[in-house]
Amino acid sequence: MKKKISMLGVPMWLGQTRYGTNLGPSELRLAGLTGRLKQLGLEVADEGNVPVGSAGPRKLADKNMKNTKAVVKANEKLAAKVSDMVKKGRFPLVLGGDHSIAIGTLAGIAKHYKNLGVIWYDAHADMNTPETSPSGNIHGMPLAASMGLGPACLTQIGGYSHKVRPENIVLIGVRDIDPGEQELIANARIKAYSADDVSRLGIDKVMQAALDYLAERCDGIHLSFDLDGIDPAEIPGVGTPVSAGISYADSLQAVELLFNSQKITSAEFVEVNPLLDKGGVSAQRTVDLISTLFGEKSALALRSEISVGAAQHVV
Ligand code: 6HN
Ligand code: MN
Ligand code: MN
Ligand code: MN
Repeated sequence: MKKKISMLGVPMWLGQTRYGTNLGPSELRLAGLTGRLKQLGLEVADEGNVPVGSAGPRKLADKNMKNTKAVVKANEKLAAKVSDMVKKGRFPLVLGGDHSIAIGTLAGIAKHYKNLGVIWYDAHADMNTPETSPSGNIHGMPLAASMGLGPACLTQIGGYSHKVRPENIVLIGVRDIDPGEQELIANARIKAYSADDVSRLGIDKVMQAALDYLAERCDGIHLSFDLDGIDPAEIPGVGTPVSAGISYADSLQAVELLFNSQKITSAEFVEVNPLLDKGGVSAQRTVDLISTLFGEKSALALRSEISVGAAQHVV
């Protein structure tokens, strides 16, 4: 993993309808993110936030794609900024905001790779188009748009399409998939590990399989981490919680394995909604996850090392 991080916030909530994900980037900074990364000896440049416009009046015609103009505009700006970071050899770390911002992040990154891989850690597949979407919320569409599916205003962000091929995607944690998405996953044979697969196989096996699969075919791997991939009992501050998620402990282990692999070339953490959080726990845990992705020894790992050490001492 590159040692020079460029951090960029995207205070976006217009990809869905619950105000609050726009406060995510500030909340993560207030929870001490920059300091934690600097403590790891990394050079961190906080490039501030991408400006996000406001919601216009809701029109009936918009029902299958809400707030399109503002979402597209912010994503174009995001794509340009992220592309610059990659050009300068920096590691883009994008802080959401709702998941509609993955369209811009991927648009900025993918043109610098021949075959970008994506790990999509999420309860959802985010592969709807306006035709299949049950909500009209663009945060349910970014992966479809990035594969070139959906309206041109989304698929052409950054001036080109597509950004990622279906065979270069691995979904992890999925457990709420809409019928249109299901069809797409089956037809395009997209690799998917549900939260149940994670409990059955173990997080180590799943992450290793995902990494092996992508590393063999891709020249870079982007991590798109939607916090609702984790069980809402442990990460309550998300707008579209789905029960029976991956545990927080397994998720820490997942990002630690990604750090150890040194294969991740960019990352985004999305969907934290401080207004729905309980005592700031979701923001704090998100900072823990990000720090672990960059090499911080997780509290859990330290604890198990201490107990292993103690056991050895007794023996
Ligand atoms: N997310 N599949 C649902 C929809 O409205 O399209 C939920 C999407 C959630 C999106 O959490 O990033
Ligand atoms: Mn998502
Ligand atoms: Mn989700
Ligand atoms: Mn659903």
